[in-house]
This record gives sequence, structure tokens and C-alpha cells, in this order.
Amino acid sequence: MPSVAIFVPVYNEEKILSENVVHLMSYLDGVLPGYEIIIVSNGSTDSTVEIGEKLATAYPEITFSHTHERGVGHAFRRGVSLARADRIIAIDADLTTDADFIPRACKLLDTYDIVIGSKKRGIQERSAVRIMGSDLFILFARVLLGLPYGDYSIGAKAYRREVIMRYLDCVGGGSSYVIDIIYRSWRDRARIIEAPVRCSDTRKSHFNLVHEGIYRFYRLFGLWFGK
Ligand SMILES: Nc1nc2c(ncn2[C@@H]2O[C@H](COP(=O)(O)OP(=O)(O)OP(=O)(O)O)[C@@H](O)[C@H]2O)c(=O)[nH]1
Ligand SMILES: [Mg+2]
Repeated sequence: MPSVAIFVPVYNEEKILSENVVHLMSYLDGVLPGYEIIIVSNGSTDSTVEIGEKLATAYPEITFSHTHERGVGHAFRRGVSLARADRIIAIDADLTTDADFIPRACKLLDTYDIVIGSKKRGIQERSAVRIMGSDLFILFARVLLGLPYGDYSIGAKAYRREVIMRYLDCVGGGSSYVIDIIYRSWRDRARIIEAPVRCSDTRKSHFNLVHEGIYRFYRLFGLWFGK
């Protein structure tokens, strides 16, 4: 039984998926015995699905699943249902955050329920616009909800499965699933720690950043109204 599941959501990642997953596995083989990788695609229109299926056939550690429904929160739910391990670590397929977050987070999950890999507390090379967008969201999360953390993006987040299961029914279908889980578990006094991460992400986002911004703030206000 694997001790940790690495969850990788993918949307149209044909250019990097195979190479990055193989690279990730060669890193994990040296530092983390007993892992599984769960790759979930939603609505990819390129050859991501064929590549994912080939990877799953070639490597017993990999599980691949896909649906036509868009939304990374749906993918997360599917990933959690497929994972056998009791620790789930989400990372982006572009591997833009240093992979050493994975073994560090895995160790921290011995004593914490959630580990928030934080670009704000670490080092980030991202465009000024993206940093400003994230900073604004972090500020609003602090002011409206009292949340003290510095990163609510998908990648570099680690969870104990039992914590996720408590909130899975109320998480959104998009990327707000992260703040949905963090906010509810923080309110319920879960043990949450932030770990600084180094992120160098200069490729174009696979999200539509305007839609994504509107959606995330809409969900954030929803949490605030529901307080
Ligand atoms: N399953 C699934 N994965 C998605 C979807 N949209 C994006 N992803 C994946 O989510 C991960 C993050 O996407 P990126 O394009 O790197 O997003 P980013 O803007 O760099 O993310 P930030 O860290 O928030 O700045 C990648 O692995 C994408 O392939 C989706 O609708 N479904
Ligand atoms: Mg990225």
C-alpha cells in the first residue's frame, strides 16, 4: 500500500506530461519509498489522455483518469477517490515548484493535517501581474475570513486524507477547492503549517486568468457570506 499519493491535475499538457512525470518519478524513487501518482485530466482536447493512459500502462505507480467535465476541483475529487494512500500531495504538471516540497510535506504530515506550500513565504519568479493577483487574493482572504496563510493555489499542498474527507462534499468544482478545504479545516482548528517553496513559473497559465480571478473572488465572497 503506497504511503503517499501525488495528485497531478492536467489540462492539455501533451507537451510536458510524459517527460515531467518520468522526471518526477526518478526524483521520488530516491527520496520517497512507496508512492503512487494519480493523474487526472478534465476535458483535455489534445493528446493528454492518450499520453496519460500510456504512462499508466507503462508504470505500476501511475493511475490515470479523465472526464469531459471542466474544473480542477472535480479532478481533485476524482483523484482522492482513486488514491489508496492516506496522504495526498497536489503538484502542478509543469513542476514549477521545487519537488523537494514533496518529501518535506510528507514528513510534516506526521504531525500536521495540512501543509501549505507557500510561494509568498518562499521565493517566486512569476510575472508581476500574477504575483499582484495572488497578493490581492491573499489579502482579501485575510481581511474577510481571517485566514493567515500566503498561498491558495493548487500546487504544493499536502493533506491528510481524513481531513479532506470531512469537507469533500462542500468543495467547489474549480480551483477554489483549495481555499474551501483550508478555510473549513482552519475554522475547525485543524493542524495547518506553511512551508516556504521556491516557484519559477514563467509559462503561460492553462487557466483563463480573468475567468479564474472572477471565479476565485466569487467563491471567496461566498465563504465570507456563509461565515
Ligand atoms: N484536471 C484539470 N487540471 C487543470 C485544469 N486547469 C488547469 N489544470 C492543471 O492545473 C495545474 C496548474 O495549472 P497552471 O497552468 O500551471 O496554472 P498556474 O496559473 O501556473 O497556477 P498558479 O500556481 O495558481 O499560478 C497544471 O497541472 C494544469 O494542467 C482543469 O480544468 N482540469
Ligand atoms: Mg503553472
